[in-house]
Amino acid sequence: SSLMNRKVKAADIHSVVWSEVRGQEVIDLHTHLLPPSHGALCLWGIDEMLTYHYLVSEYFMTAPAGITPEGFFAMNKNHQADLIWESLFIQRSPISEATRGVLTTLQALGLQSDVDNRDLDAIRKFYDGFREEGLKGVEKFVGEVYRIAGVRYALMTNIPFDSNEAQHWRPMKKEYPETFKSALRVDPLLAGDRKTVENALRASGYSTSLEDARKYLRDWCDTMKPEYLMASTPHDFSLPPSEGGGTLSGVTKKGVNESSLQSPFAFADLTGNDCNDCEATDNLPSIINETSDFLTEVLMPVCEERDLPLALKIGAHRSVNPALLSAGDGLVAFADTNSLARLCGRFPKVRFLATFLSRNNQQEACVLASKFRNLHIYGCWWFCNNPSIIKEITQMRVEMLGTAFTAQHSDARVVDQLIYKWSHSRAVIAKVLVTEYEKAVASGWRPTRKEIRRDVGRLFGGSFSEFMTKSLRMTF
Ligand code: FIX
Ligand code: ZN
Repeated sequence: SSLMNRKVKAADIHSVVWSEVRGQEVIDLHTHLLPPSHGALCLWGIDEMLTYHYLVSEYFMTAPAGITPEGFFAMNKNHQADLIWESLFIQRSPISEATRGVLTTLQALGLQSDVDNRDLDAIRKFYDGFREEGLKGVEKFVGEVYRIAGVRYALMTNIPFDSNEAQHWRPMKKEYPETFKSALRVDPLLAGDRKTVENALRASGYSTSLEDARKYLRDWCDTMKPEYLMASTPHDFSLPPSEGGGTLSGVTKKGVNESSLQSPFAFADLTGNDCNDCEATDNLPSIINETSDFLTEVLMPVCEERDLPLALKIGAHRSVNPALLSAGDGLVAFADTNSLARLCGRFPKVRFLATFLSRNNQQEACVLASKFRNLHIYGCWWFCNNPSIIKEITQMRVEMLGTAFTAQHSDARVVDQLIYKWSHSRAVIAKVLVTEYEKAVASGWRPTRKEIRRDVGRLFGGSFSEFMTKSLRMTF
């Protein structure tokens, strides 16, 4: 420990930072992974990796005209994977980020010689070894991947509106290990998707009132015990300024007014109703209609009541090319950051985690994080999850926020992807940190190894944990 407390020599900054970043276990705060106990919903293996939607969209750029998306998706996984391997790994070199990710993963799993031989069948055999052992084999594989990737635990995306998923929670909750934590996904509520909400309520025996919508959400919180609620907002998501102004400070002042101390629902007065109306709606169950505002009337009350953060992913345009299914999602929408500012201001006791899809929103996101203590910025999402952009975003975040943010999340859909997503990100983040510490050293600050370890820990999950345990309910 005396070594830990010794100042790191300028010449050693590089090696110390790299070794700390490599050795740091991470919290992966958003993935689409589900545990082995969820059976077929737990995706792993080479065919799943090759048919990742990032690779499907890359494949279709150059696919033969005769292969239509409909035809492609009608094929079995194995066949789809063959086509993608042939096209993106044999006919051209795998130098895009998503294809290189497969290489990094296979190399770390010890399959370098199969890759050298371009031998997909041999790679498949390696995976069959685990598959033959059934659930135990999958668990063993998942454990191995977590160890290689250096992941302490990963947050899942758990969608109660999806009956395929819901069956793993009710009537009997499946057991899953500590390495998976749940996150309750509520997109239909943010999108104002009345039909989906009403169908979900009816299917589970609730009435279609707002009170029952809140109850539905509370009951799922009880079942899933989520770390946070989450949604990816519609591309045109906006929270209009509240009545009587709309300047940010106006909203903030309203948000922290005294009435919001008294009842978890007291901010209903910010929706434009006056308080007499609020009391009336408390007594009569209000039936969901076109003007129902699920965000302020369902989601925010439950987040506040349960002291659960809301994680947002902002700026994705869905179904840009619907035929490609999820590979057709994701035109990058330049988002209105004012809406996030209003949310943070209007609901000061709710904590928000946010990440933006557009590179053009990243600077504003940093500014907002430094204005609202109930906002935490995390990760480089999807089209920003490329080394060149991670570098620029991370450097800007360090310059503007120090270590009060979370550098990355994997968004992995296939267990194996944890390996490359984290190894690629670690390399970029280490490079950025070396530069930033060298600048501090040049200005006369000599960090100890212990201090560097602490900082790295914050960027890879520590800041998130601090944010998650910081309740704001009592501070206003
Ligand atoms: O909304 C999300 O959670 C996105 O991450 C996904 O919808 C997207 O398909 C994805 O996997 C991006 O990495
Ligand atoms: Zn995601």
